[in-house]
Amino acid sequence: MTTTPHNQQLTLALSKGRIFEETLPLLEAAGIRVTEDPETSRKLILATNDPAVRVIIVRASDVPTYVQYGAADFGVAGKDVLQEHGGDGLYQPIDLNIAHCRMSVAVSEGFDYATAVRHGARLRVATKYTEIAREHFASKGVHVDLIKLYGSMELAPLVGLSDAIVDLVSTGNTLRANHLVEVEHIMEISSRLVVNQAALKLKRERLQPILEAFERASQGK
Ligand code: PRT
Ligand code: MG
Repeated sequence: MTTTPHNQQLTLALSKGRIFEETLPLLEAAGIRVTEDPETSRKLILATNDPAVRVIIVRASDVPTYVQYGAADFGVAGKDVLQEHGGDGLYQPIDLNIAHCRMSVAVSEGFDYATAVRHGARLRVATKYTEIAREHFASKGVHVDLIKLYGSMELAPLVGLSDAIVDLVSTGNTLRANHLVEVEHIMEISSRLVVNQAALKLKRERLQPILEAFERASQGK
């Protein structure tokens, strides 16, 4: 009987939803099929057709933490999440070219953002992305009070919590539905592969072919 030595077992951290869905074809390109569906199973550890590879399901913003501490050898996370988390202990070899969106500043339709900025007004900005927002407004010399939220940022300007929000925009439908408009584009976002630095050295033999397959599959997109 052949068994995989524990030190060559690979754990991949993914979040449910768009990242899971869009990573499946990349895994497929590496010959890996996840044999359980996280949307219907309540399991947090999912098996694959390869006994040496398992997938763990974590919150999107927790992916870098699992990988940094080596609880996962590698993972997939948005650039938004990685910028907020910082890169400690993480190697980011590949832009997977999936889960595209943009980070933007948005305000209520009636709010004259350009004039407020020109007059040096102090703006209240609600966001989940306080690091990205802090850096963006500092680089423009705009004074802001940041209000940390964990979701539904689009609500904040509608009920007077803030003048502006910093949030992800994909189709723009959520902004339109809430009578908000984009006034600044901060950065383009896609998801990256992140690898634990120790795993990259100790498990290179197992990881390398998967990284190469991911790279080829994501370039073809
Ligand atoms: O949902 P949860 O709080 O657990 O975490 P999360 O929202 O961070 O996770 P998830 O799975 O929703 O998103 C994972 C990653 O997908 C993010 O980190 C981004 O890198 C990427 N991504 C791509 C997006 C979007 N597109 C996106 N449109 N993440 C979120 N959105 C949200 C956005 O915040 C806004 O509320 O969708 C809404 C806008 O969409 P449109 O199409 O109406 O413009
Ligand atoms: Mg979400």
